Amino acid sequence: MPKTQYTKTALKEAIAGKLQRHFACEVEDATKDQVYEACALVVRDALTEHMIETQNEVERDGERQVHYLCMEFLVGRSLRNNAYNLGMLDALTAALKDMGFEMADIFEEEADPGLGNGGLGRLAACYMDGMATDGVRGTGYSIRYEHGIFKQKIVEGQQVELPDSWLSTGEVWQIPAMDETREVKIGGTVDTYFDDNGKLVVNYHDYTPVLAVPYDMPISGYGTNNIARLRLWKAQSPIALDMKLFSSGEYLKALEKHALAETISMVLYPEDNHREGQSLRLKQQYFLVSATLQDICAKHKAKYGTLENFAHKHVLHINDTHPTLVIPELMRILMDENDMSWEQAWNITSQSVAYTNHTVMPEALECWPVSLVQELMPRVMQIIYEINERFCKELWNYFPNDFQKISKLAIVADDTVRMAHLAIAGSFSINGVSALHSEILKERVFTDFYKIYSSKFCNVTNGIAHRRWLCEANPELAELIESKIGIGYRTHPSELQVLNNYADDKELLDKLGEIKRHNKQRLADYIKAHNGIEVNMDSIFDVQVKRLHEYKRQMLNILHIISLYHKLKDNPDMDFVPRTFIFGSKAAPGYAVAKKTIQLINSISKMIDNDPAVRDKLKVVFLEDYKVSLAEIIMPAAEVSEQISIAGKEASGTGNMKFMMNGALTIGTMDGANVEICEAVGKENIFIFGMETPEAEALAASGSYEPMVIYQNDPVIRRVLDQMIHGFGDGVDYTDIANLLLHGGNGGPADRYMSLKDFASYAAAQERVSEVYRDQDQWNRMALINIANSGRFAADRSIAEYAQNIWRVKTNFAF
Ligand code: NTF
Repeated sequence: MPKTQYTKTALKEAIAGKLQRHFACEVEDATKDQVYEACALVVRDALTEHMIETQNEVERDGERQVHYLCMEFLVGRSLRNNAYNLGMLDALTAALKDMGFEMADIFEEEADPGLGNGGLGRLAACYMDGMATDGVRGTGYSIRYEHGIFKQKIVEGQQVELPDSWLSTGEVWQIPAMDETREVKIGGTVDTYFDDNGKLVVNYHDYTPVLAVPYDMPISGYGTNNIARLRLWKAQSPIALDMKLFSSGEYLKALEKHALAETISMVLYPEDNHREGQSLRLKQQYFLVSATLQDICAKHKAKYGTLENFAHKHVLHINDTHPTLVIPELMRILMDENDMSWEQAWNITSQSVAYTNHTVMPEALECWPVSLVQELMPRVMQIIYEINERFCKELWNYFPNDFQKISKLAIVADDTVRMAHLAIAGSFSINGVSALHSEILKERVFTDFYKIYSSKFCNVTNGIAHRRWLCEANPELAELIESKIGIGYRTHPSELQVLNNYADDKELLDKLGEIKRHNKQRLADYIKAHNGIEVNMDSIFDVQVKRLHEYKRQMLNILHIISLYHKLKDNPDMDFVPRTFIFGSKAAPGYAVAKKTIQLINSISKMIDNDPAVRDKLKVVFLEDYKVSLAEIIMPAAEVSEQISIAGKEASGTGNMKFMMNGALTIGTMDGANVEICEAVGKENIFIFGMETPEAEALAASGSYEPMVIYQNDPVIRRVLDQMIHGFGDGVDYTDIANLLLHGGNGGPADRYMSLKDFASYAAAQERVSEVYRDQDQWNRMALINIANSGRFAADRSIAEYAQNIWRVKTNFAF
């Protein structure tokens, strides 16, 4: 337990002190943003103190450490989270109240750092929380992007991207460590030759040096003083301003050199489950990897004087293939800078690296042109070639004479570097992120690798920071839970199971319904303020929030909404359980279909809202700028969680877990972690529909799927698509979308993700949702069972599995 106790009086004094010293103002004159900053500074003091203690402990005991490398950490706001974890939230709330401020208003002053795209980045953030809490010695490494994911504005129904500048209020959580600045070398030429003793000499010259300056974010754990550190690297030019150019009036040219180096940490690439092979992105990846390894190696050598015991002391965990260059870069450091032989360096490297795969989408599996790798990191490319050659020789033992297979599995082929193959070759563990996904990796995506290295493959199902997503985001629900089962679940989430005993407790179920209503009201107020739409509080809040991607099938949801609209138009007085469909989603700026889909949602929303015959029963709301802080309002308010991707494509999903934990019922396919959610709550407490993976895959592979036949035979679908072609009364033409479904396009088949095929089954499941909702006792009972069985989806459990099965480091977590 934390040693320090924070009293209201002490906090008031501390905040007033910060206001005086930092802003030269008294509490009475302070603005909200000054008060936010003062609170942050007070909390930060506690964190830095604990961070130093933790670092000293790590240094002292010399136990194996985990280094978690990820291009994205979607951390969300820090003030409330840290205050909660440090056990000072109540005292801080009271202190602020005394000073004339509402805690919630002060929280709103903090920018929401968007250093990630979606699930992958948010997962990394949840795992930092888990590592800190479970006492795993962990450091996260990423890039300190000046601009995170863009800010989304909806203008006339369309997404417009604006730059996000989060640093003004986010900087306070980062502590620069200038003395640990590293230099990353990019480009240049490498000459290698053997000296008289037959030793390889590597002469690397004419490269561009870029400084990597670390900024540390201390991530608090709950109920412990242990801190996990998130180290974010900022790129900086080491070249001083060229004063000659400057004084000769060539101001821009003088700045140019600076700017070039610094663009590396300027902006996060906004693609999710998709990769554009751009040179700046590869530079970012290498920058992260090289700075991080130099950092770890320098400290290790300072302590042990050698890197020979590196693998005993460190795990380098790569979150998806984006940081795969750790493999050749560590080889480079061990061989070129530490005189190790290839074999020794390879042993150390391949015993240090562990790889998590997060996607099976072919467009997201990274491949880089050899020419680009060569140009940006010539020595690394040489090493990749050598790894490939040795790897292919090894493959030859397994598949003698099978040239075709070997070239299919090679790391370098067709002038490209296949990052996943490199990651598999160079790591001791490969895991998927849900039971189904891990099976798909073994059976379909990496079949041949699995045959050779079966013992390297395993599964760790994703998990979420339940303290952030339940205790902090939904305090009323947490209070209710705690009144029944105590607070043990905060660190032992499986204790939520005790709630199963209350499934017939009418009083508790009513209370659950009441709390949901309060949370719905809060979201309704938000919608009113931001969208100007009045939602019906008695309607079902049915939510699909996630990145916009065709495989996630927002389209299926939309098609169904249009069909409901037709139903109501035909029969406005029908007995219909009112529904509010809520969407929140960002589309990658270059993903035209995704952007058009957002526009489509907005067109439908407007049409329905303008139609007095249906608008009290049916509503569509598109929430602008979906992000962590908005999700914290949405999750507690949702009643239906839409998890409707085509089976076999969503690696796990994590939103599904957040909804469930807040008592929403899932309508979903048997995809990703939905399968395990279904197993946890039982089929009767979830609405499952649609094809399962084998059927979906077989149908796609057969090439016999014809959505046009469905269109011709199903009048409901026909009418929906005809309306799409006809439009929604605002003059926007959606024929292109209808064509994509019926005829295909962009090089893909018609209705690639088979929304029409699953439509009937989805619509039937939605009918069941409405039927159950009529019986509020039954609904609340199902919600309770979902909450009670959500403990296994806590990040604490995932982290404990990583610690035990992959990293082999100790953890305080008891299963
Ligand atoms: C995402 N992958 C998957 O699409 C989600 O299903 C999963 O929940 C999260 O990872 C976290 O594991 C990616 O974002 C990426 F980058 F791999 F495509």
